[in-house]
Amino acid sequence: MSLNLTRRDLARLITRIENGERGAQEALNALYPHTGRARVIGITGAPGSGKSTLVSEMARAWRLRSGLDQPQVAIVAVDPSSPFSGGAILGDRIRMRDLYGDSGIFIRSMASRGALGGIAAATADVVSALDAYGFEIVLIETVGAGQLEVDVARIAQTVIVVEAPGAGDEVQAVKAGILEIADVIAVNKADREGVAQTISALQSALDIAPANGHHGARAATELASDDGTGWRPPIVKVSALNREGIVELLAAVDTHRDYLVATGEGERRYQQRIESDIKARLRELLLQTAMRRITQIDYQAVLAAVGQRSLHPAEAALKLLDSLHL
Ligand SMILES: Nc1nc2c(ncn2[C@@H]2O[C@H](COP(=O)(O)OP(=O)(O)OP(=O)(O)O)[C@@H](O)[C@H]2O)c(=O)[nH]1
Ligand SMILES: [Mg+2]
Repeated sequence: MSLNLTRRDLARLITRIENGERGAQEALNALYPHTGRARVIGITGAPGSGKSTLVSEMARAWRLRSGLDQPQVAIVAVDPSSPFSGGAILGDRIRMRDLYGDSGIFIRSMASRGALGGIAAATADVVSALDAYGFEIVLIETVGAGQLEVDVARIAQTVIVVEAPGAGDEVQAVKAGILEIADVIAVNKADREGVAQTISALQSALDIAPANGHHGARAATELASDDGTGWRPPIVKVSALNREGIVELLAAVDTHRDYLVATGEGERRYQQRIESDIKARLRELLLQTAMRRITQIDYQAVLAAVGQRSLHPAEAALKLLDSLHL
């Protein structure tokens, strides 16, 4: 370990990143040259689909798979819906409890308490800290199918979307467009009934859905199954509860990594990620700077005018921008 960081230092740094403390940036600056080695994998899916259980089993399997050369694995559970440590996070802690005995696995739940640039930027910084510390595998769990998942997908090299059978024959996530960010699809709870229907629903969804649209890998009009050099997310059947299919899931993640390397897609995504990260932070800085410089008088005046519908919000924004005399 070249950085001389203890686990305790790391945990403290993560808290400072979460809280958006100014001093954290200096530490991040020093760490940054040491990043770039970790494999970062995102796991997302509907609430209760079994993400935490699956992530725990993946971590365990990664540790077991490599014999003596065991990778250090970090798990970050990101919960955007609870700004303070809430029930779901505590639940995850309990479910992941049996991993605590393994010092090669680091588990952290995080929420955003006003970090600059929001939780996606905070997550990216936490991943950087873990990467620099020397974790070879970083697993990020996020719930749902909103903007956050897309942002997290940009941080991860490979995104696993977790589906589970049940709740009717419909695949909920297909509607929400979550498949668009999937590199690998894990159909969890394969020990339950209805797995075959779930898989065929997913297959047909993949037949019509543009693959990896958020990465901009292909035009949205191209079909997932259409592209000789493209990637169609494999569907892997798993039962996290019974520890079945986990090895196959890791193999699918490896295959995706090989694809990223062989096609140059990994490098392309990396460049894209850097650019969108800088832009997101710049946007935040510009807004903060503008808000500091706009006078209360100007601000209250446009607020009132828009409130009375005599000024359109777009004109209001332009007026405020003009008042900065950039
Ligand atoms: N039958 C079955 N149940 C499972 C399986 N995997 C997880 N579960 C159960 O599903 C429930 C939810 O599991 P979690 O791992 O907490 O799911 P999650 O997606 O992390 O949930 P949230 O973080 O709250 O969105 C728990 O009761 C698990 O025991 C599985 O493979 N089979
Ligand atoms: Mg969970």
